[in-house]
Amino acid sequence: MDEQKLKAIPPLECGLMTLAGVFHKYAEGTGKDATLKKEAFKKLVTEQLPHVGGPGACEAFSKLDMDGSGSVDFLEYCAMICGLAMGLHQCMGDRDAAKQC
Ligand SMILES: [Ca+2]
Repeated sequence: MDEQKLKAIPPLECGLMTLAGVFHKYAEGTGKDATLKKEAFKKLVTEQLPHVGGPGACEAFSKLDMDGSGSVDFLEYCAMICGLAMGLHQCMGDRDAAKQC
């Protein structure tokens, strides 16, 4: 994709492309069979989510692996992203409320 087209991509679409691209950067396998093994998941969290990752990453992996397959698939990854987005939204709401005080 050329630079002109990249500039025309709305921020939300760009964010969605980034979410999928980051998953596939760390995942093993291709397409719908791509999954994150535990070490790859920890690396993703450490490198891509340095402010929300940390020591809890191992615990998060177990919770995200809802089917107990030993890896995190794209659906399970999306559940994590949605949870983080909801937490961020909550923090932003708290911040907005604090500004009014
Ligand atoms: Ca799984």
